[in-house]
Amino acid sequence: MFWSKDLECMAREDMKSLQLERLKKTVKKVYENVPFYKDRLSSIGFDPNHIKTLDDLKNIPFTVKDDLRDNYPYNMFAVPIKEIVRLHASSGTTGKPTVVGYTKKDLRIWSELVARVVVEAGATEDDIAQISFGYGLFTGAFGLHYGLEKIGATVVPISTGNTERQIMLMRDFGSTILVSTPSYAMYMAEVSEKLGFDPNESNLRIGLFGSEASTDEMLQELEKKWGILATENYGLSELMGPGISGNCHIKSGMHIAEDHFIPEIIDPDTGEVLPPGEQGELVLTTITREGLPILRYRTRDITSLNYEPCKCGRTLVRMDKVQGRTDDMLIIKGVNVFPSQIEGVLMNIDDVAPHYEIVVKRERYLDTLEINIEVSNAELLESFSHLESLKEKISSQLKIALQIDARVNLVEPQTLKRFEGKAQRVVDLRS
Ligand code: DLL
Repeated sequence: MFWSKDLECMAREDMKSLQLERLKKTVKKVYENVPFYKDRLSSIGFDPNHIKTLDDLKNIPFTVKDDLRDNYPYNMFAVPIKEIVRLHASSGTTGKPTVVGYTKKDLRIWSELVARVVVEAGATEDDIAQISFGYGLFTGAFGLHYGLEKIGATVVPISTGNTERQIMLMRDFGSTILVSTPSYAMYMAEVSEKLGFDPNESNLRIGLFGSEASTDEMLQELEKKWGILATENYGLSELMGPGISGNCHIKSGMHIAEDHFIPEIIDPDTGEVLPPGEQGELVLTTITREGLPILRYRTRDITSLNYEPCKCGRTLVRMDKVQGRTDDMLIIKGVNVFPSQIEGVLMNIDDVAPHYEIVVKRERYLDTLEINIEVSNAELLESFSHLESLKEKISSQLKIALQIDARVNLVEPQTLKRFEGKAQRVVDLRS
C-alpha cells in the first residue's frame, strides 16, 4: 500500500533533480535568513551559487547538536517566531534541550510523511491506533497522532504510563495498532500476562515501533508475543521527529523520505562521505523545511544505505536498522561494544527474559562489564546446576560476540527496571 505512490516510486534521476532544485533553495534560504549559516558558509568562502550538483553538498560543513544548543532557543529558525505554530524539543534530561519550530507548512508535511510511514507498514483507515508515546515536547506522540489521523485511522491518544489501564482500554477499544517504543511494548505484554490476558488474543495486528534501537530478535519476540507485524520507523526531533523513514511490510530496511531529506553516510572519525552500502554515521539535510532548515546534520546514528529498489515497488533509499549511536558506543578495555550486540546475543538464548541491564565499572584501573539478566521463570533459580550452565552459555556467547569477558548475573523475573519511553539499559559507573 502506498500513501503517495508517485513520490515513493520515483525514478532515481527524477528524484535527484528534485533534490537538487530543493537543495539550492534551502541553501539560499538559510544563507539569507539564518545568521549562523551565513557566518559559517561565508567563513569558508561558500556561496549558495556554488551548489551546481548534489555532489557539492559535501563541501558544506556539518551541523551538530551543539550548534542548536548554542543558538538556543530560536536563533537557528529561518522564519520570524510569528510564523511558527508549534514548538517541540529534543529528549534528554540534562542541560538545555534543542528546540524545534514548525510553520503551518512544516506541520502539513510532517503529517504527510508520517502518513506515508504508517501506510507503508500496513495501517489503514479501519485501524484503531493506541498511541502509547508520551504526549508533550517529545515529537513521537504528536507526530504519529497527526499522521494516523490523516489516513483516517481512529486515534487513541492514551500516552505512556498507567500500564494496567492501557491494557484494559486496548481490550475494550479493540486497538489494532500499537504505537510505542519496543521496550514499552515488551513491558505491556508482560503486564497483560500478569493481568491474565494473553497478548496474542488482543486485536493488535501491527506494531509501529520507534524512537529507540532494537534488534531483529527483540522485534521477532514482540511479533510472537502480540501476534503482530512489528514494524519500525525512525526520526529525530531536530529534523522533524518520526516520519523520516519507516519499514514497509517487507521489512528490509526503512525507506527514507528522500524528497524531503538528503541522506549521506560518513566516517564518524574523519567526516569523509562513504559509498553506498558502507556503515557509518547518518547525516541528513532537510530540503523542504521552513521553520528550522538544517544542512548536513550529524545524527550520531550508525547505519548504512541501500539504493536497490525494494520488492515493495518503492525506489526510496532504505536505511538499515540503526546499530547504535556513536555516543552509545562503550569502550570497554579498549574494545568497542554496542549495547545492541549484547541484546542480539541475549535474545537468542532460551530461558532468559528480554529484560537486562548493562553495568560498566572500573575496578583497580580496569574496566569491567557486568550484565544483569532476568531469567524467564523463577523456578530456574532453584536449580544450581542449570543456573550455572545457563550463565556459562551466556558468558561464552558474549565472549564470542564482544571479544571481552562479561560477568553474568541471573536475577529473578520482574526485578529489573521497566521503561515506558526510551529504555536506559546502560549504567556506566566509570566517570
Ligand atoms: O525519538 C523521534 C521518533 C519518535 C522516531 C517516535 C520514531 C518514533 P528524539 O527523541 O529526538 O526523536 O530521538 C532521536 O532516537 O537519533 C536515534 O538515536 C533514536 N531513534 C529514533 N528512532 C529509532 C529507530 C525521536 N527506529 C533519536 N531505531 C535518534 C533506532 C531510533 N533508534
